Amino acid sequence: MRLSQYFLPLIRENPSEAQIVSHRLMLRAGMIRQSSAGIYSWLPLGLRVLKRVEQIVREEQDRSGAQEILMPTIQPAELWRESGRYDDYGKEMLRIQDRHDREMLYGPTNEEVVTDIVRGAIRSYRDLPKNLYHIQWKFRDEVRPRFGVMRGREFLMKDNYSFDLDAAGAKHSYNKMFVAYLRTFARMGLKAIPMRADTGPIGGDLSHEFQILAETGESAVFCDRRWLETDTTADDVDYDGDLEPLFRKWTALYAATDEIHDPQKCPIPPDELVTARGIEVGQTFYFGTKYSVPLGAVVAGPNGEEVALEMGSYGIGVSRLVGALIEANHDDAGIIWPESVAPFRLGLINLRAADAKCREAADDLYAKLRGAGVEVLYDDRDESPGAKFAAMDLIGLPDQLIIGPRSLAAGTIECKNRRSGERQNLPIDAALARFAAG
Ligand code: 5CA
Repeated sequence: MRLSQYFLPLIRENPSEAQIVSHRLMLRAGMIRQSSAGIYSWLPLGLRVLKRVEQIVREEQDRSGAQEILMPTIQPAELWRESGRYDDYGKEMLRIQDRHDREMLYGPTNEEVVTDIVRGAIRSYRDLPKNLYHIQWKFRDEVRPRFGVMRGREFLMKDNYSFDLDAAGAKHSYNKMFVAYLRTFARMGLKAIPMRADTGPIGGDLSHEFQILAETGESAVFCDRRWLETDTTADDVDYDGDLEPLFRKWTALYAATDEIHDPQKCPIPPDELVTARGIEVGQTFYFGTKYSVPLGAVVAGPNGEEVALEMGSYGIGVSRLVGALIEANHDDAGIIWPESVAPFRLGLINLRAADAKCREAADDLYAKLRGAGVEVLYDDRDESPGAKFAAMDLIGLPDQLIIGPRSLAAGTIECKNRRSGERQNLPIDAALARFAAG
């Protein structure tokens, strides 16, 4: 993409409405714009990152055996009356009336809708287990939307729902998601610590929040000091095998959110305990038959008896992750994208757009990189070198290639790594070969 043609409305000054670094940088880097409180438009650069995050989430869901569907954003109130949650959910739910005065709502979560789908479609224990997910916008009329996409009112969530015949099956489904979550966040270069958590309005008695430690996090969390040195990378797993040992391994060290942490009952001494802030990027719930009983989601068991489905639900804050990624990856100059979620792999800067030789060399390299399938953002604008460097650092692409008259005369190009700041002069062909090879 040529920057001269790209819609990238950068902002030089720090926007006064943004209190945390990710919100500031998302606005400054032209990724999002606020439409109304807690509701954002995603501009081209931001949308590219959102899609990459979404794709990693999707791939790890698919790998675990979950199947993608797409449920609507607008739901009938009726279903929520059946589950008993319509009145309980309170003011966070955006309630709407259609032209026939039917009560509708903008879905804050989808337990009811998915249970309705499954109850009409699954009749026998032989059809189990099933795990269905979707990646869809949610609306929660938060009292205090803040920090940009971190606590929005409209936000993108991946949510899935598992259906099993019995508690043992349901725990296996829970473990699958638990492992899939570790893998998902690790692929984004994030260290997300699974913490015992309260279940809130979703219900149930087994729940974990996946928390990224960050000073700007909204959750107060407590964990064993050893978590700080623990690498949360989870290797590839056999999802059909016994996952309980892995689950135990990842829950052996103490970690809990403040709703559940009780200093009196904490199993580890105060000097081994870390008190910190966290960004909740995902949560898993096992709630048994909380929805299947009131909604009548039952199957015929092996002896013909009627069995209510054992369920769990599992959420990942896809849009929140974009903010969390920036909180974990930035410096004074701007964002530093991990390669796995970067909006473009490379930035190509032509320092002298007016110079014919520079333009020819930069155009040629751009065409070759594109031909090799490399995603490049090419700064071909007629701007000062300083403005170009600042823009490229702000948007944080993993590597930059810089062409100027001096290096060109020597047949070389400057390569700069955004994270390390390391610079290297390479022959142009060598630079091409390095990035074209992936
Ligand atoms: N039905 C369950 C699991 S599918 C559920 O709704 N869980 S949740 O309430 O924990 O939400 C899942 C994830 O969505 C959270 O872990 C968080 O990362 C994200 N999320 C929740 N509320 C917001 C919000 N207001 N803005 C941005 N992300 C949010």
